[in-house]
Amino acid sequence: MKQLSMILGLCLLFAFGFTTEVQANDNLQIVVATAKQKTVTFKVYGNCGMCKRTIENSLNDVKGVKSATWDSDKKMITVTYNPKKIELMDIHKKIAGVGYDTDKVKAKDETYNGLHGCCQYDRPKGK
Ligand SMILES: [Cu+2]
Repeated sequence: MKQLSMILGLCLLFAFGFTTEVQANDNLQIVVATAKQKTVTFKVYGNCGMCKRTIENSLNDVKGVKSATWDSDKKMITVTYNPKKIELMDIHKKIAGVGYDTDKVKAKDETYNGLHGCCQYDRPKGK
């Protein structure tokens, strides 16, 4: 009986040790994943659902950008990207390139003027 409980104890110890190892591996994977990808949220001025499509589409098929979602209520975009493949500033430039001001890059007046009437958001002053 004493022997049996010792074997059981050993089994438990082994099982516990094994579990810890798996957890450590999982943590390692998470670290690797976050090192590869970065998620940022920043201001992008705009109005409506059409703006949302234009803003998000400006980052479609852009190398290094995994996902982009613009919140039309908060006027904030959340972008997940690989910093090794694209710089954050280039993401701002892509968005400004289709006519939308971000908190870092202002769109060209011509591009802004080319937006649909309902999409001509109130531009931030200055900059
Ligand atoms: Cu719009």
